[in-house]
Amino acid sequence: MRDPTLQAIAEKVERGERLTRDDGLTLFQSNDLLTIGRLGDLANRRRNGDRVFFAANQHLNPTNVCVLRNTCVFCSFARMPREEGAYTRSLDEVFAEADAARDNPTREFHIVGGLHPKLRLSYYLDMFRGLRQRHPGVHIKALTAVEVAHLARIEGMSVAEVLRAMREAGVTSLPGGGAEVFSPAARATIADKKLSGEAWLEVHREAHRLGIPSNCTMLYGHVETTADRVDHLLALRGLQDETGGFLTYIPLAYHPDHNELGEALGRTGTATSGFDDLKNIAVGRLLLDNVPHVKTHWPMVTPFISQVALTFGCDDLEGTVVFERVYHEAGAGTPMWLSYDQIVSLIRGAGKEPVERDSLYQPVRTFEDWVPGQARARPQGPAGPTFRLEPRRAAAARKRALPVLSSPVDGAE
Ligand code: V47
Repeated sequence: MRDPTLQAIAEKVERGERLTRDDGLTLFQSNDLLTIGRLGDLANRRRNGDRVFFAANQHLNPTNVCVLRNTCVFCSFARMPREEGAYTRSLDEVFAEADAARDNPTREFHIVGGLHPKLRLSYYLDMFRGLRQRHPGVHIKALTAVEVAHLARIEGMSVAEVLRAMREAGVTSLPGGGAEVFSPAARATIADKKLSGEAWLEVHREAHRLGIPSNCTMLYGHVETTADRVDHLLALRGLQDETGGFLTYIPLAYHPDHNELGEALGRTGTATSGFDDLKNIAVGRLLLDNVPHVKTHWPMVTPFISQVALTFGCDDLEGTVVFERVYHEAGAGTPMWLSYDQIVSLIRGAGKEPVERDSLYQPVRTFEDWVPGQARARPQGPAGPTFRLEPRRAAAARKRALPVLSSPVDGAE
């Protein structure tokens, strides 16, 4: 151990004791990344052993029109209704995009978008029902707490009523977006008019009360302080103590391109560092001792950092994705998607045991019999996404696409 201030924390982690706010501050302030990573790994292994979960998923973003376009200054995805690049998909267009799931081993639709001023709850409910009908085996993880609260407001309904309607239409869980960082000061700078931290927590509390599990996130690497990070994680831990409804925690790395905040901070082209990405994974794992899983989001931090994160406290890896818009609009230089085979290779390459899961973390498949280059979720299905990108996007995606990640076990099997 290089940093002696971590000694007492290491002893607590070894004894399985809960860490305090001061411990969280010490961890974030320390540069002894290997010790922090080792402790994160210990906490993760205790819960999850060598298993690493992933879902064969597909992201769908029905609209980028958002009433918060001018106030969420960190976001590059949102547009005003008449702004260039604004889009709102018809239900048929959403269903056509989702049809990629027919040829792919998809088990989860991940659906998030903007706060459209006119799209009603019925549009989303019809979408969920239609997806359910067309793809009965695919779970629907849909709408951030911010979108749920927005729909409740424009419909004059309670949050519970909206959530109940979503559940009846087929939603199985909520994604963790929209939390950003709860600190009122940081929020006033980056997301002034967005749902407050308390209100975000209240939507998740309500979802958990109704039996809808959810994910939680923290957006880091912008104007937040170390104390903001720790207080955010402790607020998530507090709600989890109460409800037990969070499935996974995902730290989200701020991307500064094509947004006002990146310009103002002079950060264009400079995303978070790999050092901070790994530290956020490990400290998240250590402070959130009651959340079962920690997910690394490879579209944001690169598949390479995500692979290393698997030994810094992560037991969950973002899935196949198919088409990612939110971070690629903000300058993410990662591929748009990874094939099923690449995901399995990446996990195996870290010496871990891949487990394909559904949205609720029920294991679907393990890979003892896996042969590199021949992973198939369904024996008859082709590997890799077949969804056709627009030609310009397709060229950009091809340029970015990584070669299949090599694994130390390649060739040995
Ligand atoms: O809330 C927006 C983030 C979130 C930027 O639950 C940005 O499995 C970085 O909900 N740089 C939406 N981040 C995405 C979301 C999500 C993502 C991954 C996994 C899960 C899950 C949910 O995207 C927003 C915001 O925090 N975001 N703009 C940006 N420039």
